Amino acid sequence: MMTKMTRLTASGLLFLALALVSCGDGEAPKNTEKAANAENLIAVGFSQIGAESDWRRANTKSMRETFTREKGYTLIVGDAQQKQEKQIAAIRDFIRTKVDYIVLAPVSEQGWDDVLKEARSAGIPVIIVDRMVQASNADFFVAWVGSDFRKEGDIAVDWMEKQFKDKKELKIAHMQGSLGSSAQIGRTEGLRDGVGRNVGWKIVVRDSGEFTQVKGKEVMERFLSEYRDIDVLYCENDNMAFGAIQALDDARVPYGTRGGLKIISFDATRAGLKETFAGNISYNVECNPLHGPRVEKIIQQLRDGKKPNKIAYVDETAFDAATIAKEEIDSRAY
Ligand code: GYE
Repeated sequence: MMTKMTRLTASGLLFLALALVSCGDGEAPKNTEKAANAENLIAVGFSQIGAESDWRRANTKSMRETFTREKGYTLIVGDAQQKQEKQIAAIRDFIRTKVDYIVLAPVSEQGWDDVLKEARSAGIPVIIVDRMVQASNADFFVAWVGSDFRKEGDIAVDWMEKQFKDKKELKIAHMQGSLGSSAQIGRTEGLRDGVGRNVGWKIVVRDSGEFTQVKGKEVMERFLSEYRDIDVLYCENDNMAFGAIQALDDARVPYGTRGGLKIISFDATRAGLKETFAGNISYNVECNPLHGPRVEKIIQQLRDGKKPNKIAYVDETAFDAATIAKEEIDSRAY
């Protein structure tokens, strides 16, 4: 597939460095243009969603630690501040400056066809990470690696079914992630089907906290003002759960192992596991952000003329506040 590599020209790299500034991620190494040419580096343009969560920051770090100059890469990261238009603009910059590979972590599933078509016409392979895109043509990207978000939702619901099997009525507050993102869609679908098959389960309040702590707090405050009698908060990531915990503390509403409502969260970041160990989050479904080495493997396969798996799911587990061991937090890489 990738036989001959496109190399960045000096002016191209200069342009990229400028584009990078406009993308809001100012970590372009100085004098990149000279170094890249001399060292024959492989240019990877990474369009990242933003820095909304611990998960996201760990994901960016993993990419930066993988695609280093020492290993023969130059990585250009565009931080889109959660905006799809910025991601599309970053990809167009990557195409214009002829990077060798484009890596896209898409903010939402829809709306990528045009820009992916442009990348394909330019002969630049696109690798999708983390969330998925709904492309009209499967050839618009070479490979995707990420989590099975629907399965994560099912894992959470399985736990709820066991945990609350004796409860005739279960009142659920549902805090969703960024609407239209695969992580939100899969986790929401898991809960939707759980509610469908468990008579007595009811979603009493629902809103999106956009995967951030600040919004998570706001949304939880609103939930509490509308509905006090909540049994479970199904919260689609750790950072929103941290915000919800702040709101619960402020309102002196009990939760976790001290009784009261139970919080279910997703990601199981180190900070999330600390809250789980403390009994504040009752169940935390893992979502692994360390995609750098996985993307590198795909690039290496392409360079060796091999066909990478089109779709690759990462293995994941879950942590119960009742059984989590301290070592699991200590050994957490993110
Ligand atoms: O759960 C959340 C982040 O797409 C898996 O995005 C990712 C999600 C993750 O902001 O914390």
